[in-house]
Amino acid sequence: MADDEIILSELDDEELVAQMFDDLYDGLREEIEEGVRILLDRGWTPYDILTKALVGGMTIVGADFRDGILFVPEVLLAANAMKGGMAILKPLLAETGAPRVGKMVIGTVKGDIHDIGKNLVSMMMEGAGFEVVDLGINNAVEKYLEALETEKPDILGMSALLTTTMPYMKVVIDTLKEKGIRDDYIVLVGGAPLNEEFGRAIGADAYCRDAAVAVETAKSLVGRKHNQIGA
Ligand code: B12
Repeated sequence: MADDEIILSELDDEELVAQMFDDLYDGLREEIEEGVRILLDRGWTPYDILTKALVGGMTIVGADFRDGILFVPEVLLAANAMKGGMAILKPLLAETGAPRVGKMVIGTVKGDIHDIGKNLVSMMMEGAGFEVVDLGINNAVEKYLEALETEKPDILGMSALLTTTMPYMKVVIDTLKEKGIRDDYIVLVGGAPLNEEFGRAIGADAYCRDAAVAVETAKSLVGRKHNQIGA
């Protein structure tokens, strides 16, 4: 491959990030991992690497997938490369030493196997001091219920990336209502096709556009919940 001559460590920051966009696009996991390590050595924060280099690159992949330039196998390779980079950053984001502020159970809904966004939210929440129980992908309502009962979290988080799977979030929330336990949890929902209006319509406490908003919203709602209990 022609890229073989490129020595990542010799690029300046801007060139390196541009190269990482290309490498993510090409699904080159080892190169992405190397790029992440170089940026860390140069004093970049894990959060900046995540948002500027990795999510930035994935945005380009997303646009070309939408436009029919990239197909599922290529996107899977890009996702795999992204996960390689995220695995390096995960312990660093979790290492902030923040006191435990709450607990979250999170999972992608039934019929949906997209997990990059969910994983990012998990990582950022852990970094902000939340304990996170990740149920993975393709979760039926029973899986959520079981986890809520055993884990007793403050927050239930659901992710959906498909217009065909996002209505399932309402199935879960309606089931919680039927069982009379809806108000025991803060329900946060997210995923590219959702919006605030949808979040409100299905009865979630909040829709969060990205992982940073998820952390802020979670902190503020958990704080409010604890104050109510204390009052
Ligand atoms: C990567 C990808 C895949 C990968 C997934 C790999 C993986 N391990 O996740 C693969 C190749 C497997 C895939 C498969 C499919 N995909 Co796809 N995929 C994508 C792509 C390109 C990127 C998604 C992504 O990871 N984004 C990056 C992350 C960081 O962003 P995010 O997920 O939005 O998450 C952020 C926020 O939304 C929020 N958030 C997310 N979840 C949550 C949860 C909570 C609780 C909170 C608070 C916040 C939150 O915070 C996150 C971080 O900031 C999108 C394009 C796009 N623009 O979204 C299409 C896309 C979602 N896929 C699409 C489609 C159609 C499919 C397939 C049906 C294709 C097919 N024909 O087989 C299958 C479906 C498989 C299934 N049953 O789920 C469509 C959906 C269209 C629609 N309207 O429904 C999209 C939009 C592409 C397109 N425009 O056509 N896909």
